[in-house]
Amino acid sequence: MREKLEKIKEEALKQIESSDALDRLNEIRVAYLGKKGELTSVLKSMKDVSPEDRPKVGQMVNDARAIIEAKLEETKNILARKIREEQMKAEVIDVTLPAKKSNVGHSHPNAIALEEVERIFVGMGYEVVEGPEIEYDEYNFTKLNIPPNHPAKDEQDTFYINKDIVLRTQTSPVQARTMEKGKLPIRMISPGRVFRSDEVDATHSPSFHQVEGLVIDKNITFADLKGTLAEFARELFGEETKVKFRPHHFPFTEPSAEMDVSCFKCGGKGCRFCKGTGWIEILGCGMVHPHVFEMCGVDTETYTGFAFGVGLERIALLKYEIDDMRLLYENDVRFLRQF
Ligand code: 2U9
Repeated sequence: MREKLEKIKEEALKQIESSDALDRLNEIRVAYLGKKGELTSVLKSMKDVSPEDRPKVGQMVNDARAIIEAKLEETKNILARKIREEQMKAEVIDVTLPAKKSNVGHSHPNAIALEEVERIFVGMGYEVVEGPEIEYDEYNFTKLNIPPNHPAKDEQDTFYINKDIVLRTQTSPVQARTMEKGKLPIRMISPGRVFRSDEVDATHSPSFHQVEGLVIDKNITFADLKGTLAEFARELFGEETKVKFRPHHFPFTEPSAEMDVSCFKCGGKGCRFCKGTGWIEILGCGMVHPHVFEMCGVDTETYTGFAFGVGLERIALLKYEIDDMRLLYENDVRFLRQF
């Protein structure tokens, strides 16, 4: 019995020593110490041992079991350490490798154009004022001399929240609110999003952006308007840019005009870009209508003023030679990266 046990123990230790995986150790544990294992079978054959030898044999089985268990534990720890070391070697981080490129967005052409417009007017001493996109009908229309029966108020043209509140169709209400505060003189531009019930196409969108301007002071004349807007055009499109004013009509200005700039592509000779005319329409303007002043609490005996409005998308499309407004609203960074 002693020899048999000795043999089992030696064999077990040999197998443990030569095993190179944790799974294998487990197999050995089951094979020797498990319910149907070799040591257990020795215990089961105790009935063949004489009663006086049984305690001794029992002790020998327990000793062999303890030695095998200790060896299993020791080998398991050695193997686990080896596996961990190999894993760490394999997962070593090379901090000198170049970092992953992070995706950075790009300024939108509208934003670039707005920065340029703001730079020009702030340089001439204007303030930039923003206001709400959801407006009272009264500020969006009535105070700007657009009476209740005016076609601009039609549901075809304007988004109504209810009968008194609209999505602003222009940023003029910001200027009306500023005038009402009564602090004069005023030199301001108001950029922002506006809404009109238009179908989407290459030149229209139900939501676009404007920059409007307003100057109120004593002795402001149409000459101030012309000089200011001509300077704006030269800064925006180049020193050699010429401007011309054509009579127009807006409810909130009188007289009113539209300003064209000489084509910056052909210098005014006529090309595809300016449809052969040499001129490009750029903005609307005029002297603030006395009714507007009255409704916004400005003394018409003391003050006069001029105002203008320009579509931001129109500037961005012209300046960056983009032929379809819809491209501006797709947020495709491959498109945006070009500007
Ligand atoms: C006040 C009084 C008058 C703002 C003005 C225009 C002419 C104009 C258009 C340009 C292209 C709108 O975006 S667009 O479709 N705007 O032509 N806007 S004068 O006049 C004002 C503003 C505020 C108190």
